[in-house]
Amino acid sequence: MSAPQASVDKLRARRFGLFVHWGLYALPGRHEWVKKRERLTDEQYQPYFDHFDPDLYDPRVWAKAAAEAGMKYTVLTTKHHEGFCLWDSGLTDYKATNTPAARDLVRPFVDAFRAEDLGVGFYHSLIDWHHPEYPVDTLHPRVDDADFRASQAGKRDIEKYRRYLHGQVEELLTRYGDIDVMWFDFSYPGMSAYDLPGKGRDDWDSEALVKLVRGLQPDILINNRLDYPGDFTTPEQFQPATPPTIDGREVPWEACQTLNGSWGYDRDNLDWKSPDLLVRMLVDSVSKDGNLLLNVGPTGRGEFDERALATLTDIGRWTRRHGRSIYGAGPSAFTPPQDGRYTQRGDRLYLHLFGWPFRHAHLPGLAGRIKYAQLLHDASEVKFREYAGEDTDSNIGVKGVPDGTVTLELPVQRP
Ligand code: FUL
Repeated sequence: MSAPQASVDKLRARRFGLFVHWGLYALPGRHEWVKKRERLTDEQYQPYFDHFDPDLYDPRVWAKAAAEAGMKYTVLTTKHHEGFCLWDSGLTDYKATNTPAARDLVRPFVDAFRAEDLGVGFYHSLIDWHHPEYPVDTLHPRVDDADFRASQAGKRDIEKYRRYLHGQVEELLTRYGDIDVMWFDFSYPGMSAYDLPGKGRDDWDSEALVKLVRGLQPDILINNRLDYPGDFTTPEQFQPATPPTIDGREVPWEACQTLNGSWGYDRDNLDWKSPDLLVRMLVDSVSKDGNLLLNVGPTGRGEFDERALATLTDIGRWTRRHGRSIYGAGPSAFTPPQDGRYTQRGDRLYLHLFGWPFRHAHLPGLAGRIKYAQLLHDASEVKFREYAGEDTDSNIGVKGVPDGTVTLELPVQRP
């Protein structure tokens, strides 16, 4: 069972999306795994629920920032591992409506992003550190700890948790119209605490969950983080060297990357990626037929912090001028020069140079094929030379190019 090809094509054409990690962990402001990392008990975590009051939350501002950055879709954490629900779930009290926020936060989010013509996806955690029947709790750090698994046998009713999980997914997929992506996170194949008769170790009954999702939303895409095949793979915090494959077949993929070292708001984190590095990640993904899902962790008051906004603005400056090398573009059969990537769209080949120390590049295999060359950001002509005979490189050089990634547009004849 898989999603229709049209849905895969739609996601691929979008290329660049916004991941939003928002939950109670925005309040401690030191990583979304804080409950587990610091072994906080439910009682110690309770103040973040009691004080969750995002008075500045206006998702129209988020959606605008995403659109201006050149993003075409979004994925929101409806519930992260902490178990807190951003929507008004009928299955738990651990939800935004019971905090000072006092409202469903998912509805305005969905409406705002749709109004900007962006696709909408839901992240939903399979793991739940709050639910009493969930086998992996805050005080037990390892899911692959056999002693721990044994100690839990018979103590928890995983069936109850499965019903809860499936019921919540049903709520999400019946209340907010057509959802583009269901982004589950994350299974640990073969290591769960409970056997499912005939299916092996699988805490969430992935097969039934996928069936439920596809039954409710036949066009939706499901990621690969269940114990069951999904529609696309999700390399996390790295760019794969070559396009990911399953059984030798290239599969749709989306790299997810943080702006800094954390997904949730992390106030004191100093490890911010530069806009240029993030642009390279986007280019790198597209050159290998993948997407980039770039994350922002909003604050407890419901805003993107200034550092995140500044980065998105810079990226938007790039995507506005270079969009035609990204959207609807994909890999090229030509081999790029060192420190470069090609993307291609019809007869337009885009050469993205990440480093150009000598203002000079050799383009193997392109002699006789390039009709014209220009920098993409300002359409200024780029001179090139061709070599005939045994050396078949085209040779491109230009003076005074800006620092950072440089993109050339080359109308070519296909190989
Ligand atoms: C991981 C999670 O544990 C992180 O907190 C984050 O949500 C990332 C996208 O996936 O597996």
